[in-house]
Amino acid sequence: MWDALWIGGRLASMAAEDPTPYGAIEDGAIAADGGRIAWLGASADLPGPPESLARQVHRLDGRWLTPGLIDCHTHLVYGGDRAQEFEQRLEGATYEEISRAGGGIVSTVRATRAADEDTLTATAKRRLTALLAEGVTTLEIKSGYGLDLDNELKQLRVARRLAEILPVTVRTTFLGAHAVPPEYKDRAAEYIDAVVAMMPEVAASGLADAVDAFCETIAFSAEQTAQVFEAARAQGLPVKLHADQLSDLGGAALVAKFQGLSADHLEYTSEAGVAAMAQAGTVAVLLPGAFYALRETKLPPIEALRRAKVPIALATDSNPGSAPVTSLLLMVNMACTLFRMTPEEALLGVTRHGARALGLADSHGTLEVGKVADFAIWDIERPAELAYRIGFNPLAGVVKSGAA
Ligand code: DI6
Ligand code: FE
Repeated sequence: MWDALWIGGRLASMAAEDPTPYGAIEDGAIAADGGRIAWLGASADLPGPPESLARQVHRLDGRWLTPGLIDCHTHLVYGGDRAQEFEQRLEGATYEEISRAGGGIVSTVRATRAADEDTLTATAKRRLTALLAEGVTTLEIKSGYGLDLDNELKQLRVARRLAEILPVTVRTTFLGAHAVPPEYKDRAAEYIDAVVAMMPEVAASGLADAVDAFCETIAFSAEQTAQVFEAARAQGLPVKLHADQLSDLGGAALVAKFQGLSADHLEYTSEAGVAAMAQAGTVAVLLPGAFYALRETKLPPIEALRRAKVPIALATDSNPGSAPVTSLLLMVNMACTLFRMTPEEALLGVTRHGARALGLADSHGTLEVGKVADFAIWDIERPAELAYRIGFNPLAGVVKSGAA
């Protein structure tokens, strides 16, 4: 007997081997046992009457069932907000100008340092609840607003705690090299030494699954980023990178050289960067919410990524500065509208490829036997509706580790 069985629905498996669009199975059934997918296929192929096969039988009544959605790049845990800078930008200031004048990321650092863990948990929980309401079952959360060991660990602890209070899988990323903190103003090189010195303790804490950095003219150089990556490698931690968002510092090629999980943003990535990613198997994570909020006009190299068969994931980049976003479905829409991705590519970006960007390709992101039974159930007629609508939530239910 399986724990649970869903019948009479349409499945979008998103599985790689399946050549049908979305890996679709019309009139499908899917079973969960011990939190994993135990069986899926056409209802007609079920090995017996449903009630004889599972302790619980759920009827989907023609609804679509997809893998639970994956948001593989967020900065969900932070203090305060930056609505005031939003106003400043509307009065003509640029993101870079605000950042150089001591606002931007550094102002969120002040607010995050001042906040205790309960406050950070409560504010992040509200944002996370909004994401979960659209079918997200796994997300990544970065530190990067603490910028000293204690405050970075505080953010990572809060990120992990969120997975204890809500039905979600959280992967955490240490982003100590996000910005130069005020006490190191104009001493970026020394701050990088401090980040390198934090690495063994971050690793020993067990609170980080990966390491990220912001490689940019307003943040850290490629050389400084490489120092952080060397330190991560010494601790056996995989890396990823905020790469080529505002200018081309060769970030994509750099993270590929370190066999990185993902290179994120990529608006200014060159053909050489794309080729390096393809060779290393590094996932491209596109962040249309930041592109939109910063009114960027330079498109990421979608066609080159396609040609090189680099998997493309999508995420919210949820953060108080460049992407105050808590809707992954809106990112799916924007990837189509702004980046001209197809609805199928966009859905792959928040399922299979999102899982791969988190190093979870073997356990998450598709409907396949043996994978974790994380599902989103949708009141839609076809999967393209998930990309087509703007500001409408057709979620009908979520299954997390086999539990409805
Ligand atoms: N790139 C981004 O888009 C965010 N961080 C980064 O490195 C912005 C974070 C912020 O403005 O607070
Ligand atoms: Fe980011």
